Amino acid sequence: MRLAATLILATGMSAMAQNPVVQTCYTSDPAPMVHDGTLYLYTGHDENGADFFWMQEWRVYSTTDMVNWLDHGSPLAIEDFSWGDDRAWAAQTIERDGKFYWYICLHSKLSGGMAIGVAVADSPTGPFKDAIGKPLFDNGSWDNIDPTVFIDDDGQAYIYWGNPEIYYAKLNKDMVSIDGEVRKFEQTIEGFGAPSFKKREKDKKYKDCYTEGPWISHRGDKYYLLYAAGGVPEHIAYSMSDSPLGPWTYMGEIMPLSDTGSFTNHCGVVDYKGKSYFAYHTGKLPGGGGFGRSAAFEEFEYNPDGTFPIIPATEEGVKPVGFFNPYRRVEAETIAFSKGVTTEPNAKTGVYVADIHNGDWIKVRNVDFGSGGPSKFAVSAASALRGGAIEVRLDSVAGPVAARVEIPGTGGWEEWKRFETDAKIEIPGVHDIYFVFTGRKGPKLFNSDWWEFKK
Ligand code: FUB
Repeated sequence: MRLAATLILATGMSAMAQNPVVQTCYTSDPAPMVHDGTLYLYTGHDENGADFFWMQEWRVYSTTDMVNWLDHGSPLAIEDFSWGDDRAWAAQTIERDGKFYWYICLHSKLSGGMAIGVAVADSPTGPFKDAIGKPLFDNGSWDNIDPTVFIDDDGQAYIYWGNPEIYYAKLNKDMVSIDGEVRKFEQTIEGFGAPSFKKREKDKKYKDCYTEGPWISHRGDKYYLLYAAGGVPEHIAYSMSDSPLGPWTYMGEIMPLSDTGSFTNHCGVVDYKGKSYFAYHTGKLPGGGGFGRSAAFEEFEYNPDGTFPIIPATEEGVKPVGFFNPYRRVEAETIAFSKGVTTEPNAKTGVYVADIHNGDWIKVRNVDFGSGGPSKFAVSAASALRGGAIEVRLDSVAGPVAARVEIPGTGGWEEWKRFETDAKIEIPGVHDIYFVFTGRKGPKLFNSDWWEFKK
């Protein structure tokens, strides 16, 4: 137990932490989407040690239980847009008629400002490609960031974006062209807590003010525009309307300022498995901060009148909404929480867990071993050096060992070999499992691609 506490403390997070939801890299500007029973999380990617938002790519994660997240890597990056050269900033994905449209913003080589673009794929995890080979909207303005989209019940799709103005337009059914004019909401004190940026009086204290990062959603006949507000540092506030095009009424804060370690915030809202979730970002991953942000989730309930409650940022995050089946091949990059490891892509085998050192670990939560428990544990691993071992421990990093498998050198970091060992769980049923990596202190030990238990 003492060892468990020491190792957890080494990550700077409590044993029950579920936020931030990804620990293998920084994941900013979260945009959740539910499709076919799975919740997908689209994020930006802040670079390690960055001194600005030097962001190169977007990433995708998915979950079916809200706690174990599968890393799908980066199916979209700056180089997928011939017209863009910098700043892969906030984005959102939406499905229509079996196609997935990822609305992004990028610095435009064509105009020198920021521009809105759209990529398309046949699956929520890609491969994505630039849908039109040019920006969807590009007028040389730096305002063109943070697109958010939705399709109303009558089939009309809308797109909104902007900092510090809020632009909006109708999308045609093809989802890759704008129907009519791009317009701007007139910001007022009643609508957004303050007038539009240019009309604000210097030194006047307003109720609030729209800053950036809009997120549009609707429930029943109510439309919600959530946004980062208050200038820097940002909190999250919202406005409501009876129509997707306003007029809007400022409703107050949702996530007030708190010690998130990030001067920006950026939200998304989604319903999944009968619960409502609020996604946002913080600088709380060790080494993170204003330019090293990470996605987090909180569960919430709408007030009876349809308004938002105040949602505080927590380290605990959300509870599981399902059990995890270990009796199948599970990608090693399926992670509830981890310490030390990262992930890398390989064209043949996809994403795998890399950078494994002595003392690192991966936790998978709420694993249902059933009544009999497993008899075998197998793993696919590769090492160009001397390898190491994986201990499968139950319920904590120092918990009982259910299996231990030695990984020798395999002749290369992507020379995958399967290793199998006996597995025994004295008390079957539901456990959190920890893959604790051991080996020589100092060097990288091995990479891991997948694992499975057998009855
Ligand atoms: O991630 C870069 C920028 O920071 C986003 O576009 C804004 O919403 C803010 O989160």
